[in-house]
Parts: sequence; structure tokens; C-alpha cells
Amino acid sequence: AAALDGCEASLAVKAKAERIEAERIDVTLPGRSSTSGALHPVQQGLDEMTAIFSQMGFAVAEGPEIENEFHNFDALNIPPEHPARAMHDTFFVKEFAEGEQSEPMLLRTHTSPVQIRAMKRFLEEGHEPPLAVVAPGRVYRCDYDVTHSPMFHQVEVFKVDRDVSMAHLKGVLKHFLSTYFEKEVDIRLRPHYFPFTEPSAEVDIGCVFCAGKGCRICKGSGWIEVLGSGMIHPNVLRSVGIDAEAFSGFAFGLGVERLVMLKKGIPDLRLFFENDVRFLRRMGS
Ligand code: 2NM
Repeated sequence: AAALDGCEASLAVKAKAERIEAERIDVTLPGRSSTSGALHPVQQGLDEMTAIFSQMGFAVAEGPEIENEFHNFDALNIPPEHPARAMHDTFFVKEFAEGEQSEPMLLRTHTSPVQIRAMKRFLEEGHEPPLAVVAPGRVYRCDYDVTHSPMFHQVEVFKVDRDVSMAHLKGVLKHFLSTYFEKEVDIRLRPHYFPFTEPSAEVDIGCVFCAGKGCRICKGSGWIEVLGSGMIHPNVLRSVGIDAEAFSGFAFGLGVERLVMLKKGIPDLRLFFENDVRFLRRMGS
């Protein structure tokens, strides 16, 4: 019995020694490093731009990517024969029946249908302008070359109230562009045409690469086109039931990829969509 006790005791000591050895931790070993992901540069840009407008008091609105012709075209004063409506510019999807009726459906070609929906909802809820909305999101066009992608991102902005003028448009643009580019930028409005605005203007900023001296990027002009804008066409206001005699509004739309490229000096649009981790790592915050 004594021999057995002795054996038991020595086995217990041995087991404990083995357990301590097995559980030994070298606290001097380096830790396991963790890698952290980052938002895609386009998403970062979209968030930054949306935040600037949000801070100015614009409400953020989102809406469906599959739209009907009313919200994407008709309500925006885009005539039935307009080339943008053609199959070769717009992705139509198989018509689907909503209830009894079936109507053509498409991938939205801009985020304006979100604006139209926001205006309609606001009026249905019994409100009167002022109404100011920013609509960020994906849009789709049948277009694919060095400077065009079939899917890209837009931010569109509008404000409707009594006595809204182009001066308000200019002020908002100047504040937005200077905040986004983190420096005081010069802006210039050039007459243009859009069906949904009258008057319409394209907006240029003083070249962020050469400070207006003229370089390859601005093709020697000292100016870079950054977005399209104008005063909302009375037909657009009427299509959602806003009294176009009493109210006016400004609106503009910009391509997110284009602005991110200008801010970050990204030379090729395709870099955004190739998902090469070397590019994504370099752009990670
Ligand atoms: C642009 C240029 C000019 C625009 C118009 C509207 C709406 F719905 F309020 F009428 N949203 N965005 C607009 C105006 C967009 O993009 C180049």
C-alpha cells in the first residue's frame, strides 16, 4: 500500500510537470498581427460627399436601382424620342408585372428618380417646400470604354423653395467643392443644356493640378469640368405636383468616380473596378 501511494504521488508530480510544460507561454513571442480592411475608395468618396451635404442640411435619400420610365425619364422632362432612352444607352430589364399591369423597367441611368420620389413623398405627406435632398447611389448606362463604366456612382442634389436662385446654386457648389478638395477652389459656370433644368450649366473648377496655369489634365485650359447643374425645369416641378409659379429650385449631379480620381490623382477609371489589392491597399484610409 505504501509502494502504491509512493507511485501515485510520483505520477501526480510527473503529470503536473507535464501539464505545466505543455501550457508554457513564451510571453516574449511577437503577437499575431491583424490586418484591417478599408472601405473602397469610391465608397469613401460617396460617404464624404454625402456628409458634406448632410451637414449643410440636405436630407439623404435612397431609392430603387430598378426603375420605371416615369421616374427615370418622363418626370424629368426627358421626351419620348430622347436618345438617352434608347436601348443602346439604357439597360432595360425584362418587364415585370406589378399587379395586373406590366410596364418596361430599366436600371436607373441617374439618381434623379430618387429625387422625384422624394419630392412626391414629401407632397403626399402634406408638406410644402422648402425641401432639400441629396441622393447618392449606383447608376447604370450602356457605355464601356477608357473613361466610362457601365456601372458608376452619382450624387445628385436639389433644393426647392420660394425664390431659390442660381446664386444659391453657386454658393452651395463653392462650399461643397472647396470642402471636398480641402482648399479654396475657383468655380465657373458654363451654359449647357439638360432637359430637366433651365437654365442649365456645366461647372468647372480651377485646375487642381496646375492651379490654373494649364497642364495635360486640364488640356491647357486651366479649368476642369466636374458636374452638371441648373434650375429645375418647371415641367419637373409640375410632374410631382409642386406649384412652379410659387416655387423654384436648383439641382446638380456629379460622378463620384470622376471627383475621387481628381482628388486622389487616380489616372485610370478602371482601377476602381479591377479590385487589385495593391491599389486598394494604397487607397485604404
Ligand atoms: C444633373 C444636372 C442638372 C438634377 C435634376 C434633378 C431633379 F430631380 F431635382 F430634377 N436632380 N438632379 C440634375 C440637374 C442633374 O446631372 C448632371
